[in-house]
Amino acid sequence: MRIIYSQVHLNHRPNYEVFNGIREIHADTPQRIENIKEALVGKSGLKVIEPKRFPLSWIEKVHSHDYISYIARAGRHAGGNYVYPSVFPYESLDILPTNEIAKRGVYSYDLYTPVSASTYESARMAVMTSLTASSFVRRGERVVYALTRPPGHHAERKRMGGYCYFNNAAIAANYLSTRGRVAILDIDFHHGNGTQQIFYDRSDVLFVSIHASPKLKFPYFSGSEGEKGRGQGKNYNLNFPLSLSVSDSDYQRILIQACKKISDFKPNYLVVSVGFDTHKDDPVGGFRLSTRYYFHMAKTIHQLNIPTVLVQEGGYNNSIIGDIAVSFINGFIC
Ligand code: SP5
Ligand code: ZN
Repeated sequence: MRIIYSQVHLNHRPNYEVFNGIREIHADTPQRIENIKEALVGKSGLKVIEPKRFPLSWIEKVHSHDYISYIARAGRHAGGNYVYPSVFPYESLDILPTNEIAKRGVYSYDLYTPVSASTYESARMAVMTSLTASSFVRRGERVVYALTRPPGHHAERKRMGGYCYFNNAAIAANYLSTRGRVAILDIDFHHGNGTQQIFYDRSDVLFVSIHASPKLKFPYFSGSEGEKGRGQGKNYNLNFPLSLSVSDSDYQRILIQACKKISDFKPNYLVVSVGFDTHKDDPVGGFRLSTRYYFHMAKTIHQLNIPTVLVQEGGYNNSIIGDIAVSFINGFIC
C-alpha cells in the first residue's frame, strides 16, 4: 500500500486552542502524523511517497475563492503568530488590518482553528496529499493512505473549524466523482460537518458518518439523525450519532449497518475519513475502542471491495497513535 506523506505539515504548529474560556495546548500536534509515519515506515507492503502537484482549481471546486485567499492573506499578516477570532490580541492590531479581523468571524466558527503564515501552505499540501492518493486509486490501486495534516472534515465550503482549513476528503471525493459514484465513510469521533455540508445537495456522493452525538460533543450543531440531505441529495446523507459508552462490539454493529448502506449505493470509489480519536484513551474524543479493534474495523471496510482512499483526520494520543495506525492498516494488507 502506498502512503502519501509530506513533511510540510511540520511548519503548521498551532500553539493554543480555547475551550470553555480556558487556553489549552493545541491538540493537533505535528507529532501525531510523525508517529503514524514512523510506526508504518519500513513495514513490508508499505511504501511512503511524496505528494504530487495538482491545480488549485480542485480546491476552488469545494471552497470559495474568498475563503481560500483569506487563509493565505490572513496568514501572511499574522506572520509567526497564530490568529484567533474574538480573542485577537490588541497588540497585533497593527499587523492585521481591522477589516481582516472582522472577516475572521465570517470564515471561522470556533476558537480551535488559528491561522499563521504556515497554515495555508500546510493545508494546501494536505490537499495535494489526498489528491495524490486519489489519483493512484483512480488509476487502479486498491487502497492508498493519505497522511493528511491539518485534518479536513470540519472545514465547510466557506468556514474553518475543528482544526480544519481545507476539506481534504471532500476535495478527494469531488475529484473522484468526475469518474463515478463516490461514497464517503467518516469514522472520526466527531461529525464530519464540513463534508456533510459540501455534499448535502448531491446524489452522486453519499456521505455516511459514525460519531459522538452532537448533543454531547463537538461540533454540537451538526450530525443528528434527521439530517438526511436536501433536494437531489435527499437520503444521500446518513448520520449515526452515538453515546460515549460505545464498545468494540457496539461499534462493529453500527459499522456493519453503515457498510451495508454504502454497498447498496454501489459506489465506484470509497473515501474514508479516518479518525483515531474514537480510541478509549484519546484525550479529545474517546469511545471505548481498543487498539486491536481497529484491525477488525479496517477489515470490515476492506471487505466492501471498493477502490479506497484513506484520508487522515483526528487522533490525539501521541503515545498510542502509531500502534492504532498499524492495527488499522494491517486490516487492509493482512
Ligand atoms: C479533526 C478533529 O478531530 N477535530 C476535533 C476538534 C474538536 N475540538 C474539541 C476541543 C475540545 C477541547 N480540548 C480538550 C483537550 C483536553 N485537555
Ligand atoms: Zn475528531
